[in-house]
Amino acid sequence: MRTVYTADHRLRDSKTELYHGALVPPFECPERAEIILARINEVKLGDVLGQKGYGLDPVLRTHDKGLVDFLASCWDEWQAAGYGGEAITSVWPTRTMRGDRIPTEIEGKLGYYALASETSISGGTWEAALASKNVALTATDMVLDGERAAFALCRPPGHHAAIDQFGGYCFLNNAAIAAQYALDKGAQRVAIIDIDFHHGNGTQHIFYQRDDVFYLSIHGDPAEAFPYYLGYSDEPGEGKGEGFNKNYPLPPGSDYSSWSEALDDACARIHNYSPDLLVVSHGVDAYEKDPISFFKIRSEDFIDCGARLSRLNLPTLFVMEGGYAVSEIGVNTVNVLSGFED
Ligand code: OKP
Ligand code: ZN
Repeated sequence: MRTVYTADHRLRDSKTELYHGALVPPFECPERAEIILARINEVKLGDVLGQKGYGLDPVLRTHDKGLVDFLASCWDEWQAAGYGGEAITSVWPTRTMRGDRIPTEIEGKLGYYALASETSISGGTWEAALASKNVALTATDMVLDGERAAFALCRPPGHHAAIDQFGGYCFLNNAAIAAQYALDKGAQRVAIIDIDFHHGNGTQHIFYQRDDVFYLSIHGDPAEAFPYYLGYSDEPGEGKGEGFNKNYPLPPGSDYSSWSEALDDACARIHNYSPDLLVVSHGVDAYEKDPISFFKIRSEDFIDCGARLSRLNLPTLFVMEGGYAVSEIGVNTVNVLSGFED
């Protein structure tokens, strides 16, 4: 399997994450992508290619222009306002206020477009997010051009980014942008299976009312895990999208026996849907030693997961999402890919 990677991911290098009330070094750090790349080379998974340019058109097929403009200018506006730290929101249009007015002041705009406050915006963030979506689209083109599978080594990740919100370490929804791009290039149906520990609220939100993208996700029960306010089992999709969203929330301590049961059910549904393309939102934070997650998936389980995905026999695009046990992220990520290939 070939990989798409760019060193431009390093431009996303913020110094702060608001975590349990303290500002800490971000879990979503540049070393993650470097360690995955090193493992790909170590096991000779396949060639590693650079990104092609795609501009903003495919982004604007998925995201709101207001969000895109905001992300592009946020850091400059924050600095121009004279604010000392990285851009972190402390305000929101909450339930009791108006959500239909977008403030002009950067602090107010930031709260309008943020879905959480752990994700600081700093210099280079937007450039890295653009490169990450280019990586996803370059790999998409490889699969559309006939490769059985490709790996988009995206960083920053994307699945929490909604039509008009960023957060959860995500700015642009790489998997969603890729799925929409495939549809625009002639695919009729795309399935997205999200194996990251966290529910991909952004991807669900983007496709919730549509039947041309079937989103399925196995994740920590939102009653107990980020993103908390979406990802329950009673979210079937809406309108013509009804039946094309499927969540598998699992409790703390879940191991591969219950996790793989959910995966098998998801694969059966994907098979029945018969998509032209399978997108895997590939996160490895379900791993037992992940510092911010609560599943008990072992490194070898990821190989079996890849094998099960492979049995669907579909053109498959892997898009990197999360995984924060940094020293094991290379082995775990590549285990899924090698399990898929063997
Ligand atoms: C991004 B991706 C844990 C707080 C978690 C944000 C997690 C974002 C995960 N106490 N905060 O889905 O891996
Ligand atoms: Zn995650």
